[in-house]
Amino acid sequence: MSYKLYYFPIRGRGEQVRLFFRALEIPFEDVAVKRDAFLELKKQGPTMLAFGSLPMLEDDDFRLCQGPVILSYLAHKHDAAPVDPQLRASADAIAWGAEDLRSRYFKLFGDEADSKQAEFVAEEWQQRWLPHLDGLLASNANPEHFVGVQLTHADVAIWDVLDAILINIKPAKLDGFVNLRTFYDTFRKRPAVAAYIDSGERAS
Ligand SMILES: N[C@@H](CCC(=O)N[C@@H](CS)C(=O)NCC(=O)O)C(=O)O
Repeated sequence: MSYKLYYFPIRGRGEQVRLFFRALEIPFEDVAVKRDAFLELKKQGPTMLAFGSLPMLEDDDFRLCQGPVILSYLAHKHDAAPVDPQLRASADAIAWGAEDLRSRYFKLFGDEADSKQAEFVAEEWQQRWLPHLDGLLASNANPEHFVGVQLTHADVAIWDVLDAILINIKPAKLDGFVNLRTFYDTFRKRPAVAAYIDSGERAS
């Protein structure tokens, strides 16, 4: 088995996959795709990049695009996804929820970033994302995970986007959302995760 992750040399949508590999201590090649190389890959059409976008995972001769699906695929291969179909779908739905939040977060930069960020935090972050994410943890059998009693791709996807927001959107905090705070801190302390983050190797 030989994994290659193709993504731009930034955090973006690729970091959740890098984090998954690191958290589960799965070896992979992190292929940093610069703009010219991206255009070359794109020219090769859908057998190379299904939708002309990255991230793309290569698992020997199998190629897969769409960040949350890459996570789900890897989780199933490495026993980090529920076996029960309903729990499995719930974990996928949460990974796609992380993608919704990430897409929203990407729009908070550029012109009038400060006011866009302040508005996002006061409204959607406080009123939608934090209560829903905290509530999902509260309703799970083990509130340190989003689904089931062990780490899944849902945890990785959510942790990555929360972390990006907490680092880059200054007014965003987890204050008052106890389950989410515990989830965030517990995941961060996992030895493989802490070693990766503390190494300073992460792209920003
Ligand atoms: N839904 C896709 C979105 C992929 C996507 O939009 N990727 C961006 C980078 S984060 C991209 O490759 N954009 C093409 C471009 O920059 O030309 C996923 O989750 O992977």
